[in-house]
Amino acid sequence: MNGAQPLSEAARYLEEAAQAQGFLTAWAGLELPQPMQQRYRDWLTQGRQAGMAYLERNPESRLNPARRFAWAKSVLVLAAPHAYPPPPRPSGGVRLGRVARYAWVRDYHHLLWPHLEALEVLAQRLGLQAKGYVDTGPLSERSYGVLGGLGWIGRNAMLLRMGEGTYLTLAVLLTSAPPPPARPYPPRCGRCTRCVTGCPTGALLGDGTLDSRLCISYWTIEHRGLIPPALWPALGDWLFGCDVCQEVCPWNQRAQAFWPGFAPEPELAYPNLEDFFYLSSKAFERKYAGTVFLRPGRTRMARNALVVLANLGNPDYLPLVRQGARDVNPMVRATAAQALARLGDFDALLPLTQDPEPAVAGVALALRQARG
Ligand code: B12
Ligand code: SF4
Ligand code: SF4
Repeated sequence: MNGAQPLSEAARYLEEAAQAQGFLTAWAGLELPQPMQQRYRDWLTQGRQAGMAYLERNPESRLNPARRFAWAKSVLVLAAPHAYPPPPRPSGGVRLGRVARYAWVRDYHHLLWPHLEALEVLAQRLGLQAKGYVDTGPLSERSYGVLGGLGWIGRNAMLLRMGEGTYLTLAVLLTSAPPPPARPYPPRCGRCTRCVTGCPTGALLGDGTLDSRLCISYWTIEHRGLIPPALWPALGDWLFGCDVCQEVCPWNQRAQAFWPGFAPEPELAYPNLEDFFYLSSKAFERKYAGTVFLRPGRTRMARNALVVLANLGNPDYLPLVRQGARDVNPMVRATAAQALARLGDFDALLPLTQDPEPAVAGVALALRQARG
């Protein structure tokens, strides 16, 4: 299958160059086995992609990349470990809420991309065709990680291996080199179910997939609108992403490896929530340029911060929530209305009942009426 044969000298040289850049590597064939393809289709049919419409577009070209990349025969999978230690917490500001570990460094897309480009150029010099992707391509990166024998898919849906655990950022390089025979990595979850039982929202289905409609990472990073109030308590203090199903994994307890290009930054691991309320969107973009916080942007970070503040229930932070109620963005104001009600500040809700945006006024009125 996949036309496996011994690795050519050019392909070996390319792989060694990737390793010299600090990546863990593995070769996989381009073709995805039928059961894996079906798994992906079933996942979509069941609506588990939530609002990530881009996953529904052209699933067949994602599952059969040969349709789009007729020249490609193999995938060189690159993994950049990110089990770095937390940076020191800065002083001053309102530094509440947790940020997923992968976001403590500059945006990995930007960090990895130059390396992929260099590998593309090298491949060309070696007489191979190559095209790199980090995340953005229509390719199931974890599937290629498994196929290449880089690790196994845990019950937490993550690609993991013994030394580095789940803390692996993945990238792929499609190449025209025939792949070598695959050497599968034996799955080692055993009877453990810590991630499944530890997930605060019950998002993990136990078979190595999850339902994004319940995943905190989806709601805090990808979802564009209001976060349904019924979900708020389970979101706890997660400001951006979620690492619970990784933190509980025994294979992560001793993981310490990290790619040399990753340097955790205090302002990313512990951002000042005031930034999301007092900076203009332009100023926010300047301060957080080159970071993954730009994906949700200022307004969604403010939304997430309000959920965290409401969940923490500390009245000391009411001034920030009241500032949210005056935000230029109606989604932030509507979220602030919910947060004010949860924190018991019904007086600050009053102006929102007159909000120029009917949806915001409606939320505020309903919350005041519900109070009786
Ligand atoms: C959409 C997406 C999400 C969605 C959906 C996640 C999901 N589990 O499906 C949301 C927003 C929820 C999300 C969250 C996170 N994500 Co994300 N995400 C993606 C993205 C863009 C596509 C994934 C996808 O297609 N999902 C649909 C499912 C059905 O497909 P799949 O995940 O590829 O799974 C396939 C394999 O598991 C395979 N398979 C399963 N068992 C077996 C066994 C064998 C033998 C074989 C061959 C194959 C196989 O079958 C599945 C279907 O084909 C990828 C990047 C990419 N292009 O691949 C990053 C990616 C998966 N995410 C990543 C990360 C880091 C995260 C978070 C940890 C971020 C955070 N801290 O908040 C969380 C983790 C949540 C979790 N437990 O999975 C990393 C994962 C690295 C790793 N070690 O696995 C990726 C690869 C990004 C990257 N470039 O590094 N993510
Ligand atoms: S990222 Fe968080 S919410 Fe999503 S599956 Fe893992 S533990 Fe559950
Ligand atoms: S917590 Fe346990 S079940 Fe979940 S991925 Fe880790 S070893 Fe597997």
